[in-house]
Amino acid sequence: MATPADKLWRNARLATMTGDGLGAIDHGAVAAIGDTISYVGPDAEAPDATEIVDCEGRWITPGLIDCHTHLVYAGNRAKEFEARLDGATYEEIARAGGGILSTVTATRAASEDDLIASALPRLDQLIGEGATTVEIKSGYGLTLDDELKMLRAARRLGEVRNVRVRTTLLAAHAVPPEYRGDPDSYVDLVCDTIIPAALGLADAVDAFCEGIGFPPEQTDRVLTAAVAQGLPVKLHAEQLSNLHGAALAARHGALSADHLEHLDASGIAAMAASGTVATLLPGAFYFTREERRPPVQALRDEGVPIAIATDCNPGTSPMASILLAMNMGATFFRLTVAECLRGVTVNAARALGIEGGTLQPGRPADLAIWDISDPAELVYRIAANPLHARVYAGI
Ligand code: DI6
Ligand code: FE
Repeated sequence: MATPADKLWRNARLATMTGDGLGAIDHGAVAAIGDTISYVGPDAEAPDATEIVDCEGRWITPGLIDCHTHLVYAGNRAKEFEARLDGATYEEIARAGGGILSTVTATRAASEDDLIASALPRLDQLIGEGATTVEIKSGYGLTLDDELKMLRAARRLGEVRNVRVRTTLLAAHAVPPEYRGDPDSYVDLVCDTIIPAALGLADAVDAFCEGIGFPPEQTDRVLTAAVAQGLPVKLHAEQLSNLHGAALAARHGALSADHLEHLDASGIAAMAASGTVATLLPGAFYFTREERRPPVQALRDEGVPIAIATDCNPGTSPMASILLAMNMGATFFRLTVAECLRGVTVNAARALGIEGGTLQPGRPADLAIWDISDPAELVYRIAANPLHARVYAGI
């Protein structure tokens, strides 16, 4: 007889996300002791528990993981959206001092409490769709104090809500106006001052390797400084052009390279060799009306794990729906249902370098319980939310 559990969810269908596909178990149960899963398997063999929840045949997946967001920021960019409807491009707006920099101005003016208050509705939307882990980047402060303020706000969001927050320092998101003539000096500040100061507040370091961001040489310096401080790295790469950022990230053993519409075969091979996850961001693809799709078939062929995330940000993906991100991943990128689900569970965990995203003993008891009769329903509907219940850390 198995060890008695604190809590048991029985009479369920499970998508364990173990193995290659969904790892489905038809008549299944999940038990937890404290905040950790203690049993996953047939209902008939489930352990006894202090509290038993009858799931009435509903599906249980791991709690969803949004592994790429810019959830913390002030203001919004609706006016810029309107200008884009009139024909302006994202890059033109950025080069004219709008875009990211307009959010930087608003974010610098906001207090840590303001940032938390404005991020909460977005976080609550993700939580309401079954997200139990959310990555949050800095990158709209671009000074030492403002980057740290953003990271502290992100960490505090994980205290005021029942959600695991992973923070990423994205100080190399844009060259701030005060360094416009001398971006190298800003990169010095990032490498020598901001990264060391963010130790203990940031779980990883990211950069925007792009014509309107940082060229490969400067990106390389940022990633080198992060790795030297013991921080894992990620990279915004190949979103608007191919600067071979994914291969650069892979050379630093990056957890993930993200966006990747312009990724080529050499970048894919480098990612496959380093085990770097390809995080696809269909919300940004949609909102910027990008025409080039990421090379999904080649990623599959080379065995590169694929994650999907919202990229929730005010400029290119004002979307806080992980379910919609999955639907877009399927419709725009032709990902399968299993790929979409793996993209927001097991592969998203890998993109963050954390254990989780599967239903397995020893893993966090983070669950999403759904009112669906088939997992395809999670991907198929547009702007619908079949979440029945969410379990975070066993509760
Ligand atoms: N890529 C993106 O899509 C976002 N940042 C990045 O590096 C856009 C951020 C913004 O426009 O505010
Ligand atoms: Fe992003």
